[in-house]
Amino acid sequence: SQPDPAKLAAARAAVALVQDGMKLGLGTGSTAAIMVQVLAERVKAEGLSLRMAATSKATAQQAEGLGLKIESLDELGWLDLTIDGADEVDPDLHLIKGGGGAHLREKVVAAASDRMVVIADPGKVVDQLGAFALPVEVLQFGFESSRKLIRRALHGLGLGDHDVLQRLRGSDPWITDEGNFILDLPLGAIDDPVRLARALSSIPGVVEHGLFLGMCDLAIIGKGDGSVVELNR
Ligand code: DER
Repeated sequence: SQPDPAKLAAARAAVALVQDGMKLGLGTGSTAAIMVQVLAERVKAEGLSLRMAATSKATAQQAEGLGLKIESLDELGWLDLTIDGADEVDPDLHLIKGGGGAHLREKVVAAASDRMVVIADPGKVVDQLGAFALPVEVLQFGFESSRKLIRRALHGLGLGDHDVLQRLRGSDPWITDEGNFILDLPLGAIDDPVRLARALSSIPGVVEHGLFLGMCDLAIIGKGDGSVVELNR
């Protein structure tokens, strides 16, 4: 099947930023997967020598299947550039990520990078974060008490007035690469993402949330006609 033209346009523009010898972080999700494909083609065509770390086992498998050599983040230590997708991008380039269940490793990899570039289709661009349910990675140990603490924190921020059904992702339920659960929080408009991020991060059983604040340096938004729009902070 033909890749989504908007995602392909964004992926191509991001891959054009890759320079020989770079240490790269490869994102997770359908847009990042198109980027990995485009990158593999460029590596082959130009004989680029890159070192690459993946943000999920799924991305590592896809990349290796395309002939790219994936190393661990620790073997690379620090990265020049991470290219990843997003579920929402706001005007400050704050993100919601985690739709693909990989936001913990994605955030660690993005934080270990000199530059983080997001690639997305126009549907991801929002005025305010929160229409997309916020993924939160939670330890299995003490899950019920963590869920209660999350509900209490949301209520304290006026986000939980309506009974926020904290949906555990997946039926059986879904387990992340690190062996944790993911809760998806349908919050609606998040007025103060900084306060919410701080409240969630202070809950012991919360391993990581999908708010990426101040981490994205450039968002490349692809269009159906193959053009792109670049959003800078
Ligand atoms: O899970 C993730 O963070 C993904 O990057 C997600 O945010 C974007 O996935 P998509 O490119 O398939 O929409």
